[in-house]
Amino acid sequence: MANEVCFRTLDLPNPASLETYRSIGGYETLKRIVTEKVPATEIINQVKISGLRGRGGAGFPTGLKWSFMPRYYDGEKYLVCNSDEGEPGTFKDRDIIRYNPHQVIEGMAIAAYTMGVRTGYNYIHGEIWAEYQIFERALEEARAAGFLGENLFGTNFSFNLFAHHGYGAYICGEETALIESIEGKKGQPRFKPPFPASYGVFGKPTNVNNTESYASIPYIMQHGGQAFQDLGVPNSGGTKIFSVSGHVEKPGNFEIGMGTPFPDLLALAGGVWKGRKLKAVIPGGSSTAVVPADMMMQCTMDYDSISKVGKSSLGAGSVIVMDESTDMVKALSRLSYFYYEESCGQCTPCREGTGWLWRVVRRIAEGKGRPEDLELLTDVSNNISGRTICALGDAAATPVISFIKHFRPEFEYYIEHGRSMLAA
Ligand code: L3W
Ligand code: SF4
Repeated sequence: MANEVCFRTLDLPNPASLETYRSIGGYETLKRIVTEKVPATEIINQVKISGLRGRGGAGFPTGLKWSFMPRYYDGEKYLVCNSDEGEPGTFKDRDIIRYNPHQVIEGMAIAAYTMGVRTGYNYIHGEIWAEYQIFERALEEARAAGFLGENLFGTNFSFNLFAHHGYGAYICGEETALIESIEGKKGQPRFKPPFPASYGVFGKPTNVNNTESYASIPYIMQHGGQAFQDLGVPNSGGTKIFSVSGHVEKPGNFEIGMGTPFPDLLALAGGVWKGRKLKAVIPGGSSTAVVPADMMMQCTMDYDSISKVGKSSLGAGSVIVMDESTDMVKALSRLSYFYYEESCGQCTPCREGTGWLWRVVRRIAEGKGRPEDLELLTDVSNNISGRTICALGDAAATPVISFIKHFRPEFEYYIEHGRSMLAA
């Protein structure tokens, strides 16, 4: 079941073209839905049956989210695709856009029809130019072919979709910061609630989903929600693209059924490189807790197993593999710098706390750690978690807490001896 949904065009010639997408039945589902006037409730029901959960990291049920959009409100509403992929370990959405942009467009058009929306934006991360240009080209093709624009297929359904190139700030991937950025403001998160479904772009009801979520919709509506659910396991329907990076022989994106055992995914990525032993894995992007090798080898790649067996989260499916030679103190120091650098500075626990975390982990890694540092890191982390406007605060604290929890002796050795135990 590899490449069954979002990567359907991957092995075809000229995969990003409209011609290729139409050769596999692309846009036929949209046409059927619009011309046959399939009721919105029926579409939302299929999306619920599919078990599709938000692919950007939080895993919120997509059908439920769509049902939050006010149906009988006749003012302006917006649809937003979050392609602002910027977390360490994430690199799937750019490949969906690179190889199958029309499936994102068709998914968004079906979503727009369902929620009664006329205008949409795809917010594409500022550091990926080639994919932004591919998406712009795909939009032009879709407009010229009559799949976007006014009165589609001769009906009264109109949908105009625009690409919005971001500026490279990680925080703009947080949905409310992204909305602020679309409005032309500095990308800083808003308090939630109100959620975007009631107060989004320009203060209007807005639905925000991840690129992979929208790209899954044409499959769901073509084959039915149950067919998508059956590609995965209960509570984690469908396929998922896992971005495997780090110490493997063949890093890359792998679209496989949810519930695939982790050792099988590792094998697809060629196994741990240089014949070394696995030490640990970050399963869902750098904001998810690190999992030691023995726990990870018992996990299957789905929401329940990663949280229950791995005590972590599936996140965006960004699997960072670390071999036995990894210096966990240095690895954490690098991650902590990322969150310090990307904090938007709006709330004190995050603005000040991320700086504290990075400076204390860095001094341990430089051999200047103090005996009280591990308690200090735990204390600062606990004072960030749950006390900030957005999830970046928790995201900065999670690696610190989990690295110390699972690899405490490495940190203690550094503090006591001023160097890594791996070099001993
Ligand atoms: C209406 C309610 N809507 C929730 C909506 C909400 C959002 C979605 C999930 O963070 C995580 C973050 C990263 N009425 C609602 C409601 N919603 N309750 O549901 O909301 P939430 O707040 O749980 O999550 P979030 O703010 O979307 C996303 C983690 O993902 N992550 C990050 C990955 C980074 C990338 C990247 O760079 N591309 O994917 C990885 O794990 O830490 O916790 O739409 O509006 N009552
Ligand atoms: Fe900004 Fe950090 Fe507060 Fe999020 S938690 S709003 S990134 S300061």
